[in-house]
Amino acid sequence: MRRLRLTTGGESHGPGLTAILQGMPAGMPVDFAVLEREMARRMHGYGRGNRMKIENDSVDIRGGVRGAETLGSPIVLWVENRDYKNWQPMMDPRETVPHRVEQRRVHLPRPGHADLPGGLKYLRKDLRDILERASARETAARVAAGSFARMLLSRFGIDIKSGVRFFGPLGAEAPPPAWKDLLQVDDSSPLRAIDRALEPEMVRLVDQAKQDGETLGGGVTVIAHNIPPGLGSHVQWDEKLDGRLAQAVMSVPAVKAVEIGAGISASQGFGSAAHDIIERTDKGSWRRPTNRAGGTEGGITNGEDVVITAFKKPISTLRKGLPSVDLDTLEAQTSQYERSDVTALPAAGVIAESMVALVLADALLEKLGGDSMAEIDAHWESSRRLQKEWP
Ligand code: EPS
Repeated sequence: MRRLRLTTGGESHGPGLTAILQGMPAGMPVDFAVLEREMARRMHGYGRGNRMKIENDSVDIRGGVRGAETLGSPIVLWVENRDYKNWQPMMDPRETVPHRVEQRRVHLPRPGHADLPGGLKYLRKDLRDILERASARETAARVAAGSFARMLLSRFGIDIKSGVRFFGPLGAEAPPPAWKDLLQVDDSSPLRAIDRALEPEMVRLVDQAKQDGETLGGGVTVIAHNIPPGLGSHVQWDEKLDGRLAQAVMSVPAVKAVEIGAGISASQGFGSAAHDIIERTDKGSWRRPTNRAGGTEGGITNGEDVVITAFKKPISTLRKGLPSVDLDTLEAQTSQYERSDVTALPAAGVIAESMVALVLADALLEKLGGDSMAEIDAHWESSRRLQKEWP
């Protein structure tokens, strides 16, 4: 990111998670209800393991906010891991007796997880040292930070939603949804599916996978609505907004592919079926009857909704295990099971929304500049007026 900086820290079963978000302007009112709502949304979803019954992801604000307004200083957030008390002394930073620390040593790497490459990279012989940080628990810190980005965006009327486009094979041929489709998603439904008719079958598939010791992935689509034209840039590879969005969404755990708009189907047909024709309305604004480009052309927002789909592989922790090698004996052995989820796809949508919010807030701040909300508000007004007057 160019204007914002986000760093998170903390292990899955350590004392807790920290997020430090730097670069937010001063004077933004903080809506604590948004923060709480987003944290609760991330915990939800059919197919999750028991961890979410232990946690209550509330956020402590430890810096950057005073009197319910941002100060322009780093926003420091803390999410306690309630489960930490069950991981004593293994996760205690001050415990020095090796056999106490290694009581739950991991030595059978899971294919698809960070266990093996992380162990090789950091030369750790207890793979717990890797998986504790590779765990998707870290995303609680991202969602906490992302909710501040959402607050900034919502001041300018920008809203972000997501829904499960397909789950495993169910609905896999569904095209990218539009904003009106996401308005149908019921956040309290088991899978947060866009096609609600598929939901009962999805629930049955989770149950079946659970029984078989399996896991499942799928696709979630995030849409950002009411986006002003002109965010991002065509001039340099790392300024292109589509690339920035793709990186942010690809960083969500287990995401292996990202599609913007109808990028996949567009690549398989003729140009005349791939692009969105340009029209001018009677009221003097630009109109695109379709949105195959997913809201970006040349790495710049064109004013249409930003549509981005994350394709998430099945979680790599399978109860039935997969063929692997024991680090101690170097012999073939089944990978280790560690409590996990059958699927975390509904949560991945909320996490991807947070990543999209951070990238869009960053691009908005880049476009508008300023250290305070007063300056940003003024720049917003003049930028919108000049765009209306153009050409
Ligand atoms: C998660 C916490 C984790 C997992 C899940 C996401 O808790 P635990 O490891 O104690 O069960 O439930 O993480 C994974 C599935 C993964 O592969 O990392 C959370 O807070 O979202």
